Amino acid sequence: MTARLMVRGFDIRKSWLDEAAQHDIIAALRPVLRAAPLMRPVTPRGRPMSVRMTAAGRLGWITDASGYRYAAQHPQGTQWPAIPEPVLRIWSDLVSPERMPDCCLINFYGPEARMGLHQDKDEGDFSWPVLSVSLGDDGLFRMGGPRRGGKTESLWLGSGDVVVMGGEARLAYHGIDRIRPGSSRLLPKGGRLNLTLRVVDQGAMEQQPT
Ligand code: MD3
Ligand code: FE
Repeated sequence: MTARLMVRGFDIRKSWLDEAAQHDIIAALRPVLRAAPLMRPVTPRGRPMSVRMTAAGRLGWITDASGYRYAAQHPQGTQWPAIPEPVLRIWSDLVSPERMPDCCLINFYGPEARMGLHQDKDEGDFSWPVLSVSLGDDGLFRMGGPRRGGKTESLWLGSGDVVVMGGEARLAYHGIDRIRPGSSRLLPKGGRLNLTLRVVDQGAMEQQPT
């Protein structure tokens, strides 16, 4: 069964995906990760991030010396693979079947990885929520408000949990303080995968199917 929690506009669905659905998604991600290998992004200030990333969909989020941006190609020069069907289904069920996301950002956390508090504001359209899917090891998710330095609340996200960030939460500060290595057996080599589905471009009429 799945429990629903609302924290500061973060709509949290504990265990939205059962084990079979999680395995389905992992299987569907295997060819995606083969076509678009995980990379370690380097921030514009030259610091390598501890999280490894890649993407699926029309656009992927990349970062390098010239800054953060959405791009139509993996830095290796290839188109991003399509967003797997079982991942899109979560979006249609929880957000809308009318507009599909442009980007599925794929974050991989090894035992030491973390993601500092930040806002997601490189998208051209904040009217759509961002949807996050957690797979593998537990991650300690920190949720704040629209200003840096405001109060935060933390919550462990487990494998199969889905979070929808819309409305007031869309521009909230958030991050992952740490993972709990070895807490899940979903990924044979351990670690945590997080998928975030995002609408990047404004204007629903000009969208290509992904
Ligand atoms: C709140 N990822 O990729 S997912 C990110 O678990 C990111 O990998 C974290 O923050 C992770 O940008 C947290 C939850 C999340 C994702 C996007 C958001 C929360 C968000 C966008 C707006 C507000
Ligand atoms: Fe984020």
